[in-house]
Amino acid sequence: MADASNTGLILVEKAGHVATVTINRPDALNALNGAVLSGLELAVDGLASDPEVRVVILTGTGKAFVAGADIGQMRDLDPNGARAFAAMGHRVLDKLSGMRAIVIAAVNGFALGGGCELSLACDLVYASAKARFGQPEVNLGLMPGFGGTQRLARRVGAMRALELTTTARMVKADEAKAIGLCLEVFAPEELLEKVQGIAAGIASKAPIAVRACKGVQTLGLEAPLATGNGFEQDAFALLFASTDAKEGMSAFLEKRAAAFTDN
Ligand code: CO8
Repeated sequence: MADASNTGLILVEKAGHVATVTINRPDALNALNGAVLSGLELAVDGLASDPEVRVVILTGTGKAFVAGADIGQMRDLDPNGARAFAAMGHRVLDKLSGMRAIVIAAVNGFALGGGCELSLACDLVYASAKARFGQPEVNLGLMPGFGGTQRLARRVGAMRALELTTTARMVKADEAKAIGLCLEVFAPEELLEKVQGIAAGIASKAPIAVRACKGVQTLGLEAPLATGNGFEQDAFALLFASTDAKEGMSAFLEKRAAAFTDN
């Protein structure tokens, strides 16, 4: 397992086309301070430039995924410092969500404040039965600062998002699934294995087709429907220039497993 930042705070492990990034600051429930965010950014930059990586799993050590931004580090910030910290958080989360790989959060425990926002920057979210989600910033006299007012509303709808940010209540795993904060809930001891299986499945599909699904959906959601549908038609057409599209369709017709070779 590689140490992305020489601090031991972010661990990266690669197996085939799947990389696992583990936030490793269990004594502070993996709270995001500057060093953790820097390490995460380094890890994301490294994986984003590795063409072999098709899926990234993000998880935490111990009983938390991430219990938020580091409150001790934030307390003494002035508005300029807070803006810089928020900008750094946004930059790292934008890089994560903008990866060409599919990014999966394996939420093993508390995902609060910046931790919930981190999960919102991931493409797919799976949770342990012990996971707890929430945006408790108003308890601290704060508000979400790493995208929680924006990505949360887009994921669970505006009314539910505002309810969560203004009540600060903690959401248990089953409710998180019911409201769309995660896709499935697994027994804690099974979470990583299940997510690794899902990741391996995605990594086995035609990589450029998988990337096209993510890329076109992401672009289209920011655009009017007709524009998004235009993106889709262009990307769909372009796939017919790939070896993998010919291979995938031929394999189906010849009743054999496809052997994808594009990357
Ligand atoms: N920051 C710093 N330290 C933390 C944090 C945190 N967010 N969360 C937990 N810790 C530390 C505790 O202080 C404690 O340290 P110590 O052992 O030295 O006392 C250790 O982790 C273990 O925590 P607890 O003893 O509290 O563990 P419990 O199991 O009793 O409770 C909870 C777990 C419920 C998760 C509890 O720790 C808690 O409520 N944590 C804070 C959750 C929170 O409020 N998160 C939101 C933070 S604000 C935020 O994320 C804003 C993001 C945008 C920032 C924008 C930049 C300007």
